This record gives sequence, structure tokens and C-alpha cells, in this order.
Amino acid sequence: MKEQYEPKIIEQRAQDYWQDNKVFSVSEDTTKEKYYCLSMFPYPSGRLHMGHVRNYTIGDVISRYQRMLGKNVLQPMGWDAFGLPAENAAIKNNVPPAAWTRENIDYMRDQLKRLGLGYDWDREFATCDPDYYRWEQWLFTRLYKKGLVYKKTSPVNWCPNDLTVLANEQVIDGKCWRCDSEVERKDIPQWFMKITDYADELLNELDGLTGWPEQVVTMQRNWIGRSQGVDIVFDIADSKDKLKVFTTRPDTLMGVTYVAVAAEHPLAHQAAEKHSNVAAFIKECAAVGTAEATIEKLEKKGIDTGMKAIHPITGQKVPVFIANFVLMGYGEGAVMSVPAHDQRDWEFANKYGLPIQQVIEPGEDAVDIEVDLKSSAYVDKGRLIHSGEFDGLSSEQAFDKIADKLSQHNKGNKRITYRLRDWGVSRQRYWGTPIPIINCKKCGEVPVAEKDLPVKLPEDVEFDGVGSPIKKMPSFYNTKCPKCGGKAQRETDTFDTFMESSWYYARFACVDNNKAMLDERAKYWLPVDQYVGGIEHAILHLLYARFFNKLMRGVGLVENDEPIDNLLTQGMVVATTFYREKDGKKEYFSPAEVDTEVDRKGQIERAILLADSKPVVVGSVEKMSKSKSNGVDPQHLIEEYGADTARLFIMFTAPPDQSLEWSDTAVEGSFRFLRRLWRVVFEHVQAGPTVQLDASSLNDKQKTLRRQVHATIKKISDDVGRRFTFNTAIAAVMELMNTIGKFDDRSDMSRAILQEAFESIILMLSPIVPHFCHSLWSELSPNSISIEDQSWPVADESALQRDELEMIVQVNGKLRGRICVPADADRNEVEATALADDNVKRFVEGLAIVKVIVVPAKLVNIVVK
Ligand code: HQ5
Ligand code: ZN
Repeated sequence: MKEQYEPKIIEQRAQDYWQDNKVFSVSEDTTKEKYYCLSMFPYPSGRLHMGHVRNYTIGDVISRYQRMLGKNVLQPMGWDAFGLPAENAAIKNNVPPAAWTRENIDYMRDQLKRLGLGYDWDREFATCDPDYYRWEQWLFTRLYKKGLVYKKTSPVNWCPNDLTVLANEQVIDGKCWRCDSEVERKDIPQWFMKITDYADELLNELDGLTGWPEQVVTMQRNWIGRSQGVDIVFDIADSKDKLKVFTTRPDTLMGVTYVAVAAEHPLAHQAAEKHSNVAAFIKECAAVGTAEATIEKLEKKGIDTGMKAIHPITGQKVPVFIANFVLMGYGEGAVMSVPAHDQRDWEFANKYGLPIQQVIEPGEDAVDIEVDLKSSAYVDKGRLIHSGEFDGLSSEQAFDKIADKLSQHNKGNKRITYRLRDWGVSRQRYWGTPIPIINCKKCGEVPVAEKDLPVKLPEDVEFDGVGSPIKKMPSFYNTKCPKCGGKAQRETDTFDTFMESSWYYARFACVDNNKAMLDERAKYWLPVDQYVGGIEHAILHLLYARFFNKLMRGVGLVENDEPIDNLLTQGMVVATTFYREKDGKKEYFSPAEVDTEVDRKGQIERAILLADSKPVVVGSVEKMSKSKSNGVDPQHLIEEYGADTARLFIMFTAPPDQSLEWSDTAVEGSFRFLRRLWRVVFEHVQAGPTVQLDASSLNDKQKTLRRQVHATIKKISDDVGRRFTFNTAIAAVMELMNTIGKFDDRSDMSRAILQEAFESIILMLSPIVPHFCHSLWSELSPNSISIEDQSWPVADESALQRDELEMIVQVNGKLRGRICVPADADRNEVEATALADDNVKRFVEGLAIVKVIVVPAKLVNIVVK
């Protein structure tokens, strides 16, 4: 055994061992409990970020720990390879997206291997592999036949200069990111998946997701947004037309003073034919992007159509406005407006001088609340006023009464709605899965036949970033109609990349199957026992993954209702920023460019720029990002200290769900700990083999040490297995190391205890620092099987028992009680036990304790005044 800890050498050796022996390759084994641990697979963006390293280390630690519990553990890894970043890089670097993506994958795979992550690499795939996306295309054609996907005209962001569709993130302040032109809204046919068919199930099953963070469950619940409301019909005066609105507040119906429709609403078009100013306004509305966030920020504007709607209960006529914030895609494209009780309606009414009619007053439990309609709307529920026959009812009672009345007169009905919309999956982009549909003039849309799948995306393309190359490639889009055999054209849109990430977890079970999307193996491995990933995916990705699971269940591919049992959302990696202010602008410097001075707690006090040795400002601690230059490249970290130090730092510095602050000091501390532990084990091994431990022959000091070893095992098992607080587990190991450091007896039996202690420590640290432990284990226990196949240590309950003895307790010299304390209890423990004794308490109560005398193993005398 080497005296020095040499991470480079031992890490390479361990990684070779894992690879050569396929240590992490698994197959279905019904004799063992299965455990599927998955970390969110990365976009192959170029290099690993510290955030990835954290995410994947956490997943790996959990996987390795579960394996030590004897489970059959699957931990796979792959690449979420399609998407916009590859297109952007292609433009910037002038390489085709496919080549760029595959180069990145090769580089990042190497990085993952150097981190020592225990993946079953035989299952690796990239979502841009036709062998993967063909099954997505296959499922889509099946769903088409089942009516679960459909085509609908819907608006996109359109750049009139580049003549291309823009993703929402390519619209910056309403302008095109490339050419700065004003972005327009354009209606084009697009594909949708009927996720709303599953809204109820997706909502109800949230209750069963007890292994998910409450926060994520709540976010999904709000996103689905079930609400009870009423559809209401307004007749249009002097016309046969009707206007349908939906409201969750029918109790405010008597306060309606106008209605508002979207610019695309049929009534708006009618009005535009008569009035040129209305037509102009509609045009202006269309010239705005579609993102919800954009609409929210808009200045609220409208125009009177001149038409009147008839109130369904009072018969009063109210004006019909067109408003830029009402969207056709949402609900009916029309809303009833109650300015007294809705803030947006209130602002609009004030702007256009429309009446504000109060119909709700605060209820009995809120009488002290003041309603001041001059300064804002009153939006809470309460009691009805100025509402004729409904006066005096509570909002809740009025809901039913008004809904009943409307339905008696065929003017409305109760309905449950969801905030959730169907999922628009068409992207007018190149680097994605081609949508497997053929458009035929005669037969309309026809799904590609199963035998003709996959529809391969051409990868060898000229790419200039303006429009998608396959839209300009007749060899791609010209084809024959599968139905009539006539000339037809392929769909040239591609899928949203969230499609690929919605089912990858299942494909890992059977990547090699080229006959089916999934097979029996998926039923063995699913659901995922533990999923680890960022909170940014709390809504869309995780909802789509749940939705796809149900779709796959619908075609018999999986059996479980939910795909993910437990979810861990890891916190962000944050770091101090450094900058200098120049002309009111901040110029940021990376941690590598500065030299820092820290205080005793490791907090950075001062920093200088290495380049000029002059000070820089130590800024706030923020999420690692390019714009603030505060990122740390994990590659440097691994090269300087090794993967184990990186892993130990990550797991020791913060619990996984909290943010992790980068600290050079803490990294060095982790490295030093490993070096010290290596050294201590070295000295132990150097002294030769140990004898068999005989627990019955130990003296008190030995018993105490052994008890501490087993108490530590017990604590760590709980920290790691139940609480996921790896940081406190590591702290417990450090504490035990200190105790061992003070233990200087080197008798045979003492060395046998140390052997047991080191073996336990190495086993328990092995999920966190696997290379280090792989090496030390083979030195400590040269004749046993390798550490990857060892079990997690179990605390020996008999070692935890302490011999007890009785002591008497005196108060001012008089016998007042007897206590039982562990034979090896220290002074503090004895004193505390004595003072906690009920009888003793009675004689001490209300008096000042002057001093406590402890005569070991005999008595405690408490002197009071
Ligand atoms: C982090 C960072 C970067 C990443 N491909 C998708 C994705 O987010 C995942 C799909 C399942 C939809 C974490 C991030 C995520 C994982 C992969 N990460 N900090 N890919 N700076 O490459 O914590 O939260 O962006 O769980 O790494 O991130 S990714
Ligand atoms: Zn046809």
C-alpha cells in the first residue's frame, strides 16, 4: 500500500475495474428487490456544469447505497440531444447540429466517467438516435388513431424579416433575437396532445405522490388548476349571434357592465367589416407575440365594437369591447367584465369610462374591511347586494342559485374547467424528431405507416439558422400518400424536445429492443424508485412524464399508474461574485482570476485580481452563471483534487435539497480529510493483520470505543437511508475519526476493534468517495470480495449496550435519591442525570446551585443555597 493518497492513480484504477468487470451492468433478477435510480439526463451542451456534477453525484450516492442494501440497482444515463441550443451553436460555429451534438456527448461522457458515476453504460442512448425517436413517432401515430392527438390552428411568434417562427425564448422584449424586428403573431396549423383528457387523473393522483416534495405537488396542482365555474350565454342585440363566456365567479354576474372579446373573435371580425378603426386595432393586437408573459406585461387596451350584449338575467344592454388581453386560445375568447370585483376589469373600465357597479360586500367575518372602489376593485367573496332576488346570499350560495336560474332559462350551465391546456407539440424547427404525418391534398393528414418508421431527420444539411433546412429540402418532404398513393408532402415541423424526455425513463429498461417501444423489462423496472433533478422541471417535464406514462399504459406498455415514486429536487450551486465597477457597469471576474482572503469561518473577506494585484469588490453569493462569471469548471476541480474530493465536498457541504455554496476552503478541507484518513488506514495496515475480535473480552476503554463505532453506524444508516442528510453522516465519520485519533492502545484486541472501525468507515463512505474506498478496502480486507459487492454495515446492538451502575445523590449532604448511569458516563452526563431525578428536583427547586461534587462510581453531592 502506498503511503500517500494519490487520487489520479487510484481513480483511474477503480474506473478501469468497474468498466472491465461491468460492475454496474444489471439485468432483471426477480430474486432481489429492484431499485431504479434516475438522474435527469443532460442536454449535451458542451461541458458539465457544477450543477450537473452535484445532481449526478447525489443520484450515484443513493444508487450505491441501495446496492449495498442488497437491491438490484439500475442507474442509467443518456442524452437529451435535440433542441434549440444545438441549432444556435450550429449557426455560431458553422457545424451541423448533429456533429456538434455528438462531439459534445463524447466529451461529456468522458467527464461523467471521470466522476466515477456507477452507470450501466450498456443502456446509454441519445434521443437524436433514430432507434429512439422512431418509437415516439410510432406512439404518436397510435395516439392519432385513438384521437388523442389533433391538429389545430394556433398562433406562433413570427419574424417578418427572417420569415421564420421563433420560440418564446427567442423573443426578447417583443423583438426577434437575431434581427431585432418587431415580432408578429401568426396563425398556423399545429399538433396538440390531449393532456386535458387526463387532467382529472393527473390531479387526483397527486395525492398519492407522498414521495414527492410538497412544493412540487402544489405547483402541479396549481398548474392543472381545476375550478368549478359556469358557462354563460349573452344574446347580441339586433342579431342572432350569441356570445359565450366562462366564469368562476357567477356570484358577480349582476355587476357585469360590459363584455370583452379577443381580437380573433368572430364578433370582432364582424365589427371590423363595419369600422376601419376596429380593423386597425385588431391588426395591432395581432402584432404581439403569444407568450403569456408578454400578454401580461402589455398595456391593457381595447375598442368598442358598437355592438351590445344582453344581460342574461336583467335583460340590460352592455357594450361589447375588443380587448388585447383576451386570448382566443383560452376558453371562449370572451369574458364577462365585472369592474367592481376584478382588478383588470376595474383598470379597463376606468380607462374607457365604463360603469363600475358594486354587487358584493364583505361578509360577516370581514365587516371591518373597507371597500373603496375609487382606488381598486374588491375581489374577495362576500355577501350579495344590488343583485335583486339574490341580495343577502353569500357568494357560495349565490354561485348555485345564479347557476340554477341560468340553466332554467337555457342561458348557462355549471362546468368544471382546468387551467391546463392541451400540449402543443409542433415546433417549426429543424433539430428535433420529425412529426410522422403526411399531408395529402385528397386524403388530408395521414399518419406514416408503422413499417415506414422511423421518419429520419436528414443530418447532413446546410444550416444557416433562417428557417429549417428540411422545409427547403424536397428530397425530404416529397413523398407518396400512404392511403391513395398520390403525391403528398411530409410534415416538416418537429416535436417539442419535451416529447423525448417524457418517456426516456421507460426506454432505459429495454434500449436494445428494435421491435417494440417497450417490453416486459419495463414492467420489471418501473416505476422509477428515485428521481433526482432540478426544481426547474417541477411542472412541465414532470407533468409530461406522468402524462406519457398514462399514454403508454393506455396501449399496454406499462402497468403502473405513476412513473416516479420518489422525487428529490436538488438545490442550486451558488458562489460569490467578484467585480469592479466601471462607468456604472459591473465587470465580473471568475474565482480563478482572483485571490481571496477568508476569515476563520471560511467567509471571503477580501479579494485581489491576480492580473494586477489590486482589490476587486466581493459581491453577493449567486447561482453560478456565465453572466456573473462565478462558475467553477468541474473539470479543473477533478484535475486538481480528483473526483472523490469533488464528490465529498458536494455531499458534505449541504443537504441535497438546499443550495450549495462553492468554497475553495471547503474543497481543500475535503481533500485534507481524505488524505488524513488514507494515512491513518495506511499506518493501521502497515502494522500487520489483526486478530479475530472477541467482544466478550474487552476492557472498558475498548468497549467504549466499540460502542462509538456502532453508534456511528446506527446514526449514519439513519442519516443516509432515511433523512438523506449525507452531510451529517460525513460529520459523524469525522467525529469518529477524532475519537480514534485519541485512542492510543495498540493491543491485539484494540487493533481488532480498529480494523472493524475502519472497515465500517470505508464501507459507509464508499457511496460518496467510491474510488478512495475501493482502494482502501482492498488493502484493509485483501481476501474479501470487492467493496462494490459488500453490504452496508449493521450496528451491533449488543455493542451499543452500556454497563450501568448505581450512584447515590445527596443535596447538601443528605441522601435524596439514587440514579442509574452508564459505567463510562462522564461528569456532565452524571450531573445531568442527577439533576433530572424527580426526588432530587424537589429539594433543589427554587434554590441556587452553588456546586456539584461528583465522586466517580459512588455519589453526587449537590450544594444549594
Ligand atoms: C443543475 C445546472 C445545470 C443543470 N435535459 C433536461 C435538462 O434539464 C432534463 C430533462 C429530464 C427534461 C441539473 C438540472 C437537471 C440536470 C440536467 N443542473 N444546474 N438538462 N447549472 O443538462 O442543477 O437541474 O440542463 O436536473 O442537471 O440539466 S440539463
Ligand atoms: Zn392521399
